[in-house]
Amino acid sequence: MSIHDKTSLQLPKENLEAKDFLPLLGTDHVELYVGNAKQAAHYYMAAWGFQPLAYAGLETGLKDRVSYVVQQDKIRLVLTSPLKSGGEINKHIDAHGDGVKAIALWVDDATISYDETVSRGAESYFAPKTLKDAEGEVVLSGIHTYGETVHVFVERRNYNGVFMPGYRAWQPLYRPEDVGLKYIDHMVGNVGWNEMDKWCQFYAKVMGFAQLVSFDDKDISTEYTALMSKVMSNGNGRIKFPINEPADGKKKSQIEEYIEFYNGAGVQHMALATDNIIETVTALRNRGVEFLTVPVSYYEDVLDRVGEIDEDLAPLKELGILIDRDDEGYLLQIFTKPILDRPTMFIEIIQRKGAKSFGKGNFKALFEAIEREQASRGTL
Ligand code: TYF
Ligand code: FE
Repeated sequence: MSIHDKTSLQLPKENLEAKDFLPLLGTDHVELYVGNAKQAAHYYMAAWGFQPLAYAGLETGLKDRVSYVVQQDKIRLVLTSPLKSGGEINKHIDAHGDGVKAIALWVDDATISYDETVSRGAESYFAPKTLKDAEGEVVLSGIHTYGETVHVFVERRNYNGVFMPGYRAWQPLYRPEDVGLKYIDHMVGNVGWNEMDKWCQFYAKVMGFAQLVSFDDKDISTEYTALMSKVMSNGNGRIKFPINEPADGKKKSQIEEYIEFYNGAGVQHMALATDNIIETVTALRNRGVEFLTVPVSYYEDVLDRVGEIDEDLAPLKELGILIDRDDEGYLLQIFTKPILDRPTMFIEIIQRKGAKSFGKGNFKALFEAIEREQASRGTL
């Protein structure tokens, strides 16, 4: 394999010395525009172990939309549906199906975040606005990224409420047990042909990110899915955004299939971290979440490739969990089938045991598994 795989943060010298102009505290939440937020919220609770947190809709004074907020440890999802025909949310759903609209980033100052990024060329989504209620205030601002996806900056240092002004606590009796998901490890964007560098430059210039890793189509045998990928990371490493673009191969790229069904660039997968992938995946499987599988032959030589690991191989093999190693440690990962009817978004479960990379050693097995799915849809 030809690689220019750098698993440690490669900050240009001037960036090391310069102050981070966009300090990010973490992912605040991910908002999905969906056709039926009530049922989507139920799915994320029942299948994924999220807990009900907050609600906004007709009962709280909204006229045209509804949002349910669910949470598991540090992961917060906002599920939003329109209540009337027409409008921006319906247009988004018509074009893309259910999908991620906003990757909201937690910041100390949403006004400075907006000014710093817009002055570097970001396209404004909305200017800073302050929302207030009895619990304090939240300042929000937003910029556009790839496709119709946006970043919303969330400043909540003067807020003690359950989520944000405009929402009330949502406390249904139904509270299924969590499945041990802890935080968002990375969020991946698929962009169009020859657009990867443009968007990596956007994250570098406009948001001060640096490139962590790069894979090209030669990293993956040309027999298999053709794509190129670069991983961008913010200064403190809490936010990681791999960007994929399709490449020419013998078969239709999975990225191309995504772009076709999503009608453009968008979020391809969220990787959710756990401290115990065997328990988490067992719980998810019991609740009906479907994962990609690899041939049992994957497990015949995997330990020769990755060396000693803490886990027994048997449950990993039983569940189809993949293993990879880099200079700093190893990681365990598994991918769901698409979680929507359109073959667009899926979810990765990842447990890091020191490794900071993304599972390059698993690409071949993973992409062959994705291709089997593509073939079953007739889209290969
Ligand atoms: O985020 C990553 O880079 C890994 C591997 O279409 C990956 O999860 C890369 C491309 C892709 C699916 C998974
Ligand atoms: Fe990933």
